[in-house]
Amino acid sequence: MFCEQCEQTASGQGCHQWGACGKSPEVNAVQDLLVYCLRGIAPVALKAKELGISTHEVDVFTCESLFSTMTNVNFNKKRFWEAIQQAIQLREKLKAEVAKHLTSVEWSEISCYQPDFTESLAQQGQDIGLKFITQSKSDVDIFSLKLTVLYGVKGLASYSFHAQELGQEDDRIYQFCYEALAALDQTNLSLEDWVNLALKVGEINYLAMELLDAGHTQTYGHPTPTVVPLNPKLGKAILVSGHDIKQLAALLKQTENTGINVYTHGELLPAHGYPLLKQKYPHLYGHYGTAWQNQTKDFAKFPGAIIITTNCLMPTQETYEDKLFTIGPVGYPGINYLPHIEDNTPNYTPAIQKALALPGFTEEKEPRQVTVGFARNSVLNVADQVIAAVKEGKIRHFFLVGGCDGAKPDRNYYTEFVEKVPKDCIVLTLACGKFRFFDKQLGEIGNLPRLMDVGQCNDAYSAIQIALGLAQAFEMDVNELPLSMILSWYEQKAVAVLLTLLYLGIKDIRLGPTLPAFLSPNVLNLLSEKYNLQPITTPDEDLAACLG
Ligand code: FSO
Ligand code: SF4
Repeated sequence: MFCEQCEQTASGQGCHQWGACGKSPEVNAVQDLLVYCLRGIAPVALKAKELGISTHEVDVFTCESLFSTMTNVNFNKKRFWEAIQQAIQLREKLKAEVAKHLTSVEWSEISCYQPDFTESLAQQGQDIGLKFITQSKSDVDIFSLKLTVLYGVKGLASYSFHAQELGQEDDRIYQFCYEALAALDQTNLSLEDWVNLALKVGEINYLAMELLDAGHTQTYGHPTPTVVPLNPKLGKAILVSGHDIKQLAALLKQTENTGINVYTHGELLPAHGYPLLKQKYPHLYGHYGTAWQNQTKDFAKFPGAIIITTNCLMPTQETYEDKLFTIGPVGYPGINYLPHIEDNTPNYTPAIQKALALPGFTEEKEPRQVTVGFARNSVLNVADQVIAAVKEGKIRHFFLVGGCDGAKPDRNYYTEFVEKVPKDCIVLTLACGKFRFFDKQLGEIGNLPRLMDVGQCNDAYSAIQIALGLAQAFEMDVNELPLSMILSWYEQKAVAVLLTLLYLGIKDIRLGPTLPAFLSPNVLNLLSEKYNLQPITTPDEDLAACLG
């Protein structure tokens, strides 16, 4: 097997024997095979679009399928088997539509590929994966950029999938996903072409994130500062993990008047900030647990049902398997899967029944809380106060300490960094990396909290708007603001966001805990020369450099 799509990749060299995330070589191979089939769909979909044929079913399928191959999303070989079958059926159906308009079309080899469903798909996926590597690896830098594009497109596809669930779509996104997938099969693109394509992933991802932001804010209102209890309440309970706010809303609707309290886990914490969700469903009670990599401990202790809407799902443990449910692109062998039925949401009855059968919380705990909801509207509404505080010297600098968490000890850098940020500086945060410091009492500057949570990694658009809004208010370039970005990455959404930041021309980003293994030394040099992208060093050294 070969996979190096996430930060956890074995020894920074790619997972070859078994995934550090728990992915088996067989699952990796069927994921590669599915991606290969999607690359075969791409030219057909592009031709269909050119002819004005509707490709919507294939567009949504492509995004959800790419999403399912991201890190810690789906470990279920059977689901990939089904997706590969569906990919071939959809491709052939689209070809038949194209044939109605064009009498003779020559499809390339990849668009005619037919897996043998009577033989091992894992073996076929392995052969195809190996072919991709041997064909591309002769030029290390182009191979590096091909992987950057593929991983970035996976992240982009996940954002588009979420946006589409909320009724927000733009055909430019689907068109580009196909163009990028089709490009992976080309041999005549230069290094410059690949760099441009990688930046184009960033550009289109910006559009996808904007749509997702519109989907959230138009459906649930703009987040407002909201206090979220971290201590449980007596009674039956369901825990919802992942990022999918629409699916959380669907569960809240289905659990109305059941007496069940709904808790968020991980990246769903910012859901509490959406006024139309919170007001409509008072049983959206509090938050439980911390970041994804602590889930085995957190889930084992949770006395109710648990629903995983997206990544990051870890290999499950017997102690909680029977109360765990997956939905959407997520899957794990032997774990209950609730398929979407109507309005693109699942029927949650089995999870609700499980929660009612389990004891729920029977003991009170000491009250603890955090405040969420400092998204773009909340922060930019007080831009005048912020500007005045900067001009009066009360705020010296802003740090965006955002990104993913993970199991490696070197991620303590981020906790230490936040602890050492001087008292006249503000820390903005987003994504699951914040769980290392989200409940720290950092105090206030005037009326402004020193620690403000912008939201999920899916809300990176909001953080970008805050930076751009401040730049506009100060009438300066975003790179001249007293703002430093200290980012942590883990999986492919973070790759897409990084490409967006580079596309926007943001410089001096510090990235860790390690740099992506798929970036070759030359590609890294190029990024550091053009954008001054740099690895994190130590909190003291980086703080001194940012404030210097
Ligand atoms: Fe974290 Fe996982 Fe949100 Fe990622 S839960 S690591 S970038 O999948 O999505 O921040
Ligand atoms: Fe390894 Fe990450 Fe790939 Fe899992 S997703 S196999 S940990 S590189």
